[in-house]
Amino acid sequence: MAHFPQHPGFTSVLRLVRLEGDIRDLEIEGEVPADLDGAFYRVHPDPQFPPRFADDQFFNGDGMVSMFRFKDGKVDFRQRYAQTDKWKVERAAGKALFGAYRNPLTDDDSVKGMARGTANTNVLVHAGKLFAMKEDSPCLIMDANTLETEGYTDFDGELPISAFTAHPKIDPGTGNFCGFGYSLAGPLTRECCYFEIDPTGKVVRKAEFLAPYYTMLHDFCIAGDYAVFNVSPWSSDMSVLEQNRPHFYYDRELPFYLGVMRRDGDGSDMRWFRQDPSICGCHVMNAFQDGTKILFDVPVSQTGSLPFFPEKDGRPFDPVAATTYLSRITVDLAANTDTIQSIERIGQAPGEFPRIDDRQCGQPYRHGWTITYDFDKPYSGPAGPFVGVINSLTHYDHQTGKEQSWWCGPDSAMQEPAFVPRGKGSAEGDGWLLALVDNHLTNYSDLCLFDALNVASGPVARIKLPVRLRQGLHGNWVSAAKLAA
Ligand code: V55
Ligand code: FE
Repeated sequence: MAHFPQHPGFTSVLRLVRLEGDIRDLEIEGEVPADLDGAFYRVHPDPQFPPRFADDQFFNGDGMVSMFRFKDGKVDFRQRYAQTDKWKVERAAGKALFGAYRNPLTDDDSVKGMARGTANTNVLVHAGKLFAMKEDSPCLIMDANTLETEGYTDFDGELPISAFTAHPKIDPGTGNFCGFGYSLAGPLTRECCYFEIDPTGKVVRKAEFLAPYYTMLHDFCIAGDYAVFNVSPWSSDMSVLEQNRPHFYYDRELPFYLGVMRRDGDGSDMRWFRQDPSICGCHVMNAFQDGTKILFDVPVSQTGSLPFFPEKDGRPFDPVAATTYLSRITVDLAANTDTIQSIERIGQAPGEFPRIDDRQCGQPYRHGWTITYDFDKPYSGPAGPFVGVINSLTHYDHQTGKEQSWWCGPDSAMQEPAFVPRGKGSAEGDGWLLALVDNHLTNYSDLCLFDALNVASGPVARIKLPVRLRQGLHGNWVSAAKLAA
């Protein structure tokens, strides 16, 4: 009998789902446009077996991938585990063999040296396959239609790296998948690489660089001809692994950096611009070139925004200092300095999980969306991690400076949105936004469809699941044309 830890990381609002299956033609409230043809994929952590350590991190759960296939005004649902090497050996053993999050010292001897990945962070279709990604391990390939796992890939030997980012960017000009890897020389190391994979799956660019210190290099962005890396002071050391404490700590003594390098170089031109005292910035909304400047938009907080990664000096989590506000960081490549030029708040509503119309990635842009925290709204569902404040969806218009928000109601919490263009040639922002809304009283999730430029008026359709999905991380829309290519 599976016996999972009886604490808020596994019970109530974070109760596991572990459900694989198919539902044809979901119930829909409202109307899904008949010409919406494509699929929305997203992933959440969902441990297959009780963890070896009861205090296991949310980030350590096996990836459960969901697919919502839209066609002719109908939506089919499919959900499968990402069958990583870890998932397979644990399935065969009937129990967990891998230990704590990012800590190979805690693994069973039988799995020493194996990839520890859970493929639980992001899913995206490229070169005809679904890439299921976790930043500590290679890229897992799944069939984009059946969700059957094919296995890890090194891209025909061209990318023999131990770690492949979960936050790629697609260059709208070339269609290249732009990504990176970090901690490539083993646990706690600074070795990183940058690469691009073209739309046929061929690796066309590779560069190497060193991070300024060992850090969780979680996200990045392209900005025209440049790749830009945001380094926040999440770090770790051997004593953490030996004592099996949470893998990352937040070290306020370390500066924040933006690293800027040419995408067509070998990495040797990397310039690190610093901000001291540091700040914390995790998920990037977008970045672009403006003359000799790089503008980089990211929700920023004054200290670490993830409560389960503690402050290094032991001080308690400070929820006010940890609140993230969309900010614009500017560096000037023409300036003879290694400091960041400015950090300016450009969003009023606090939030995270920023998204854009991905056709503007790395380019000047107008529209962005995040999940926002409306602290004034009531919450009457069960208590637990993530719920209570992850309650709104906000549209930011960077041209007018206006914001509009929709509140998901007193029983629910929101998951990350994804933008769907209305059509091939439609203007930036003209289209829909998809976001899961989890009702923690009824225990149902609705995939909500919004008019992207008018989110305040609420969903135009609710695609209804008969279950509640677990809080997830990231996902993406793919058009039927790209799915077929
Ligand atoms: C993040 C998520 C992860 C991870 C490292 O949001 C960073 C940040 C779901 O796993 O392993
Ligand atoms: Fe992320």
